[in-house]
Parts: sequence; C-alpha cells; structure tokens
Amino acid sequence: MRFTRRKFLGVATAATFAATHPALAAKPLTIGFSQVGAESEWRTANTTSIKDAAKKAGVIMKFADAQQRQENQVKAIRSFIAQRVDIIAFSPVVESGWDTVLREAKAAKIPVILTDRGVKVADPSLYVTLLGSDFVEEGRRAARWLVEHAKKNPGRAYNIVELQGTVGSAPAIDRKAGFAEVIKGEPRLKMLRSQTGDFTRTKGKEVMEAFLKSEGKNITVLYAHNDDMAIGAIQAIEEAGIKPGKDILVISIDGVRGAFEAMLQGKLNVTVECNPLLGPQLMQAALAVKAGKPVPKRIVVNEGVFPAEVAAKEFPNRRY
Ligand code: GZL
Repeated sequence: MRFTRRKFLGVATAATFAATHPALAAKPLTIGFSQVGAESEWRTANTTSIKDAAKKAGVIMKFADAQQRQENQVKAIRSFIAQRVDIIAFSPVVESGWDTVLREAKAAKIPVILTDRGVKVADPSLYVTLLGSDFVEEGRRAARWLVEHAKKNPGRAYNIVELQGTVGSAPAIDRKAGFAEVIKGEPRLKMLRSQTGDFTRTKGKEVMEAFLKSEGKNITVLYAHNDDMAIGAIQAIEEAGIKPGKDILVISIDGVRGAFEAMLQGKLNVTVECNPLLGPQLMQAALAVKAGKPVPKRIVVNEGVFPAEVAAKEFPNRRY
C-alpha cells in the first residue's frame, strides 16, 4: 500500500487517538499453545519457530510443555479457557481423546488451531484448521527411496526393521501406513519387526539393541519414523560391530541437523524432510481467525527428500 501524505496523516492521527484512548488501541492477540514436549531435535526447532514468530507478530504467547503426556495437554487447554485466551493452538501428542476438552473450548467460543499433528474427533468443527505435514506421503517417500535402491541392487536382501514414533500419534500411524502401502507391492522388501521408539534417541537405541539381539545380521534395513530414533539406533548398530549406512541401510524422517551429520559420516542413507518451521504460518492463521477471515481446513507444508549424495551441498542451507 503506497503511503500518500494524506493517508499518512490519517494513520498518524488514528495512532495518536488510540494512544490517548488505550481501550481503542488494537489489543494484542493472546494465544495459548500446548506443545507435545521436547523429545527431539524436530520438536525443539518447532518450539523455537513458534515462539520467534509470536514475538515478531506482537502476539502474547502462553506456552505449555506437556512432556509427551496427553493429560498435561488437556490441563493446559482448560487453563487457557479459564484465562480467556483469544486462540488455543496445540500439537496433539496422540490422535484420540480430545472431544470433551475441545467441546469445552467451543462452548467458551475460543477457536482452536492444530499444528503439526492431527486429531480424530466426531465433530470436525471442534478445530478451525490443521497446519502441518502429510505424514502418509512422508512414509511413501521413505519407501520409494528403498524401492529405487532395490532396483539398483538386484542381489541384495531387504530385511527391514521399523522404529515407530509415539504409539497413537498421527505421524506414527500415518508414516507406518504410507511406507507399508508402497512396499506391499515389492516381495523383496520384507518387514521383520516393528516397534515404537517413542521418537527419542534413547528408546531408538534400546529397541534397535533388542532387534539386533533377536534378528542379528539378518537385518539389512532400518526405517525410523524420525531422525532422533535413527541416530540412537546407529549407536546400537555400531556397538554391535555392524556398519550403519552400509551393512544396514538407514532411512529416517525429519531432516534435522543430526541426520545431515550422520549422512556426511556415511551412517545414514536418506532423510525425508518434515518441516518444523510452522511459526509464521501459525501466526498468519491465528490473526486471520481473529479477524474473522476464512482459513482452509487443512494447510499442508511443502517438504523434500534428502539422500546422502546431496547432504554436503544442502547442509549449509538448512534452517533447523
Ligand atoms: C512430526 C512430529 C514428530 C517428528 C518427531 O510432525 O510430530 O514429532 O517427526 C517429533 O521428531 O518428535
């Protein structure tokens, strides 16, 4: 918008008027945000993006870390309702169990925005929009990389173990489904074991140790639902005297710095990007909701796939 002198004076007068009549100055937006926890590099980057974007947008952010427990998120949402925030936003740790508390938010006329993970609710009007990745597609992309690898290596066995994310979470359910959908048509790609590592390095290492104990050298592929579990598993693979990235192909999701470092060391073969930098789009959506403007029910973020061959070139461009 070009500022003509007349328009500029008009704005200046309005600002002066508002300053002398504070009740009329636009009240800053207040968002109550309930975060899953701090379980992974991805989550840390996601939290930083949301807090930075709130600051830049002049939004008052009431932030609660649920330590990966749904009951803490329900408590936080109830507290935001009691505090009469303008908007409630959260990344639901699991898909189900939200109907009651979201009905309370609706009764209090407080709009709800979902970021990152989705929910399964009987009444879709309980939230305004879901801003985040397509996890099924992320699972498909991981499997497509493996299918292409198998085509180029006709003599190789593809015996897969899978480290799933948090039980009941949208990314764990959908990444498993997307991967399974693509490998279903590939008889050479065999799923040996699949178990949750809860998206953390510690659990990822523990479960990979158990896989190696039971399956040993039969394992030739690891599919991890996030880079943190893959990095933990890589430690277990090395401690067993096996070469990650070579004896066992390592495929994971997120695209965090740790994954690029592992690719540069030849220990991880590909990471499927899952963009955590949702802060700016969350503020945009929240301000639009507050202004009564329409917001799409689903906002999908764009993401790529980074095989080890491009890691060195891509690493300097990474923003998380
Ligand atoms: C995905 C996000 C997942 C990440 C994990 O959007 O919910 O949770 O893939 C994180 O790293 O713990």
